[in-house]
Order: sequence, then C-alpha cells, then structure tokens
Amino acid sequence: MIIKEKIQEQIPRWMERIQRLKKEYSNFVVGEVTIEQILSGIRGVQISISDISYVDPYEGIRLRGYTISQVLSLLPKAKNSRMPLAGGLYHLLLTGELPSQKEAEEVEEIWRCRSEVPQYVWDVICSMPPETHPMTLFSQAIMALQPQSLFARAYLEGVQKSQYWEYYLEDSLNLTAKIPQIAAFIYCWKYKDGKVEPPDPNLDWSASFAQMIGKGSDWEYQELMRLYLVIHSDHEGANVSAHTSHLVSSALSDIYLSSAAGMNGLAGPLHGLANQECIRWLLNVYDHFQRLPSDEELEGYIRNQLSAGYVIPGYGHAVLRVTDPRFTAQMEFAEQFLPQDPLFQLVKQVYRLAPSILGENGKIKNPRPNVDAINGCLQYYYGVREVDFYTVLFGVSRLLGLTAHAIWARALGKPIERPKSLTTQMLEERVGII
Ligand code: CMX
Repeated sequence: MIIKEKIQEQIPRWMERIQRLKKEYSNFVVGEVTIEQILSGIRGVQISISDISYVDPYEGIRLRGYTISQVLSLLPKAKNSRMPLAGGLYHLLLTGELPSQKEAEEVEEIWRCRSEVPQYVWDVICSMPPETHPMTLFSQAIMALQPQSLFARAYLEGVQKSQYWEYYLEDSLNLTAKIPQIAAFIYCWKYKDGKVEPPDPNLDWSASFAQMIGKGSDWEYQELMRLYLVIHSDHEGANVSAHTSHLVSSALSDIYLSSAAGMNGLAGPLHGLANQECIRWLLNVYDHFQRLPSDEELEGYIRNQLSAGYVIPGYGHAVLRVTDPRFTAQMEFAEQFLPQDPLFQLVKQVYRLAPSILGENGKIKNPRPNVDAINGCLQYYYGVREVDFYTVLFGVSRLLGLTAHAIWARALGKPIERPKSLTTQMLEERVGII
C-alpha cells in the first residue's frame, strides 16, 4: 500500500525533528496564557501541533500547505469530472504529498474493497426512534463498528508502541471506506422509504454517496459532493471536533471511539450544526418576504435581528479574518451551476450587505462569511432539503481529517493529553483579589 510505505518512510524524519525540539528547546516559552483566554474557552492559546492542516487568519485553511484553490486544481480528478478524487485528498492528508492519478485511485480502490457494512450496524440504526437526530445515528453507527477495531485487538495482544499507527491506519481505512454508505443509509432510513441504492463500483467515494441516496444520474450533484467532501475535510487541530477526537485518541482509544467523540462535538450548534442554522435563517428570510427582499428590506431585517440579540448565521469566525475560501469555492460552483436560483440570489445579497452592517459596531472580529453561509443553499437546490442531515455530510468529510491526525499522533508517539485546571479561588489569589 503506497500510503503506508510513504508514512513509514517519513516517520524517522519527523521523529528526529520532534526529538530535537524536545531535547534542545524544551524550556523555550511559546506563549503566555491570560485570564481572559482561560475564561473564554482557551481562545487562541497555542497548545498543540497540527501538520495536517493550518488555518491562516488572512488566507484560510491550507491542507498540507496547499490552499483550497490549489487543492482543487492540483489533486487528481474523478472520471468525467473537474473535481478531485477524495482518495487523492486522503493521500495528501496522510502523506503530505500530492498524489499521482494512480496513487489517488489506489485509496479509492482500498475504500471500495472495504466498504461493506455489517448488518448489525443497520440494525442499530433501525432500532432507534425515528425522531433521533441523524448526527446521533451517525455517531452510533461509528460506535457500532468499534468491535471491529484491529488496534483494540492488537493492543490487548501486546503490540509494540512503534506499530500502533499501522493499526490506526487500517482501522481508519476500514472506517472511512464505510462512511458514505452509512450516511446514505441514515438519509434513506430517516427521510425516504428506507431503500438505499447498492453502491456502484464504478463511482468514486464522493459520487457514490450521491448515487446511494438516489442521485446516480445527477452528475451535477455528484460534482457538488466531490467538492464538498474535499473542502470540509480538515480545519487544523484545535477546533472542537478535531481536538476532541485527538484528546480521546491520546488515551489510546481506537479510531472508532475517538472519531465518534469528534462527531459528537461536531453535532453541537456552535460547531458543525451551525450549517443547519444558516440554511434555516435563509429560508426564514425568504418566507418572511415571500420573495427576494429589496436591499432596504434585507438591511432592515438584519438590523432587527442584531438588535434583538441574534447572530447572523454564516458570518464571523473564531480564527479567520477574511472571507472563508471554502465559501468562495462554493460560490464559484453556484455561479456556474445555479446562477438563477432564488436562494443563491439571497446568499449573494446577504454577502453584499451583511459584512458592512456587521462591521458597524466594531465588535465582531470578522464580519465576512464562513463556509456555512452557502453550503446549505447548494444541498437545498439539488433536493437534499432535510436540513438536520447537513451536519452528517460535514461529518463524512471531517472524518478524513480526524483520522489522518490520529494516525500521525500514534506514528509520532504523541502522549496522553493532561493539561491542568485551577480553582477560581486560585486565580483570585494569584491576581491578589483575596
Ligand atoms: N452576528 C452577530 N454577532 C456576531 C456574529 C454574527 N455572525 N459573529 C460574532 N458576533 C459577535 C459575537 O457574538 C460577540 O459578541 P459579544 O461580545 O456580545 O459576545 C462579538 O461579535 C465578538 O465575536 P468574535 O470574537 O468576532 O467571534 P467569536 O470568535 O466569539 O465567535 C463565531 C465566532 C463563529 C461563533 C461567531 O462569529 C458566530 O456566532 N457566528 C454565527 C454562527 C456561525 O456562522 N457559526 C459557524 C462557524 C463556522 C466554523 O466554526 O467553521
């Protein structure tokens, strides 16, 4: 397996770099932590290393050093498509190298061979009440696969620490291979007649999800999913889902346990679930006016929302200080394929008006759109209108990033995480209040 050989080959170099930092610079002070940071969610405290991706506040995400537009143009393409193969992206995330067509297709082939999901996973989903949120079902399905963990078995048998990553890699490939089918099953079980189309072996990982939910002849939707599943894959290591899964896997919990934990974080409304809020907000605006509003009407609507204490979903970001390049990539797609769609017109109108209104009081650090300001509109256009499902789509993609981080954490022997907590009284004593 090419990815395995490449990782194997790289480990000594990475270990050398880490050992050098540890040995020669272990007392070097990277930063200090203020009380404000402690009280505001450890915001901005530089506490971990993420070589898989990095979010530059003024440039957006770079996956293994490549910007979103470079990733989209440089990765090998799917058949009859202008969009990348997700298998090529996984190769890039795992090895740091742009794959050849053959290397990208190797990952796709591994996924194809390992995609069968055991019946008991479907039974777990089907035993849940129909009102269960799809993210709960998604996380449960991942957990249900846990008994298959090769790492968990090998650990019990006393495998060497230096080999942990190999089992994490196998588990990750097994899990990610099954994920499109699991997502498609949840979609069909929850919203349709429960019938999922059998996977088409001629389709790539991303398009096969589209085909399994009944969009086998919808080439444009398949293109959208190829785009979507690449651009949502990773957003460095310290956001809620990435950090949660990293933390859990630092206890040597296997890939199923740590990925499900990450997905439970993604399911929160301040994180992945925000995309559900964004599309609801756009639909509410449209419903409120029963048409596209005029600029004056939309301005008034936004101002009323703000003065009532609501946020404008899809705008602002904890790290980014520019328009999210993942928003821009989807805008370009929409301009090409659905330029006249009324909801897309509304997305563009909000984009034109909201940033300056949001910027007026100087409070919001980034009044520009993030990825969620548009992705729901695209799904909606192609008929995937069950908005509470959108975070599952995000999760399908994000599992590529989370598992890549976990494999490398084991390859580099990263230790269990254990920061320190203080009591409020201790802080009060330190600042001299008591
Ligand atoms: N609308 C109105 N007010 C906003 C705002 C928005 N879209 N974004 C930020 N603000 C406000 C904050 O509520 C905060 O107000 P208070 O000081 O009164 O609490 C102030 O501006 C400063 O916030 P910030 O430092 O600029 O932003 P944060 O890092 O605290 O929060 C985020 C970031 C994304 C949670 C926030 O911008 C927000 O709630 N946006 C809307 C929801 C959204 O789009 N979420 C998707 C995030 C996508 C992702 O994480 O990838």
